[in-house]
Amino acid sequence: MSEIIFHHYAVSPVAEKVRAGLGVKRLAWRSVEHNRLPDRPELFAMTAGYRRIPVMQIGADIYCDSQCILRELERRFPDPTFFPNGAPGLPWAISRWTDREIFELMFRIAFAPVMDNLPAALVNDRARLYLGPDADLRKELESLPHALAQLRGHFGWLDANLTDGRSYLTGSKPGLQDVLAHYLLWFFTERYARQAEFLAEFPKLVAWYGRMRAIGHGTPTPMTAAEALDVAKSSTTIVAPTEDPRDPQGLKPGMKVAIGPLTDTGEKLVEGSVRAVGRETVVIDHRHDLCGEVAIHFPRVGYKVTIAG
Ligand SMILES: N[C@@H](CCC(=O)N[C@@H](CS)C(=O)NCC(=O)O)C(=O)O
Repeated sequence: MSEIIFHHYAVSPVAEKVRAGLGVKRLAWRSVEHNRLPDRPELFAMTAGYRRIPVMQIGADIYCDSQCILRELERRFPDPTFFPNGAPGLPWAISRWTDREIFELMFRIAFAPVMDNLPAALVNDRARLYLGPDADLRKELESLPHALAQLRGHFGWLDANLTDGRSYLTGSKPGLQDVLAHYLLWFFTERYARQAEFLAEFPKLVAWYGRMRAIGHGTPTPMTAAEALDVAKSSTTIVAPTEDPRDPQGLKPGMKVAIGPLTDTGEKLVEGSVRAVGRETVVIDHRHDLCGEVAIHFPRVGYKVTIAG
């Protein structure tokens, strides 16, 4: 099987979620580091312009969004599983809480206090992306105590899940829930100056976070973006054209579509023709001189697929 190629940058919290997932599965992977601002021509060639980080590439298959990436990791590398207690549905539902409600709070808490120390281009870009066109980080700064009060409640729920002495949120082994909570603790402890004081009332959560950090990231070795393009060029997708007669939108292989986040974030839509349709993913065909033919995978939940024309 081709290697796992992970496109990311070090300070990306969502990339940290996947790095922790690679650690739980003890995987070897190739690490391609990109810019923090969206100046990533090699990656955009492969993703048809999908602007977010992280992206996973295996051969000519390109997986956009951490949801899609973690699902594919579980499919290809089921042992050790992300679902040590079975029941592989609820953790995905939990991701809608962690990735939306808590992540949005975290963004405010991480960015508002330091906005004057960061490049204006970065602050404006991210504020538009996460808080919409009317974003005002000065107002967010005034509301910081409110955001912290919210976060305290959410962290309290995570902490409460550990009160029976279990090592991980899932039980004795780490699972998807742990990975989903880990990156938020990582974001918070890396970025919020008074994090230790805030977390002092959650000793179990702090100890759990120590165990998650000790798991590490698996075994990364660096790769250049040019090498990653060559891998795509010399590979073929593993996905056969697939229909889904139950698809509510009637998507079919060959249809031209545009894909973007469910809520308008100002991001460019990704265009391509459908290759495979399913309840959890949609795969589109894309071609670019730099990478040849690739198949780009998107989650269905959280994304809007619009039939072009
Ligand atoms: N739903 C996406 C969210 C990814 C996301 O927002 N990533 C951030 C970095 S942590 C990003 O791409 N920010 C804009 C950028 O880096 O250009 C996922 O789960 O992968």
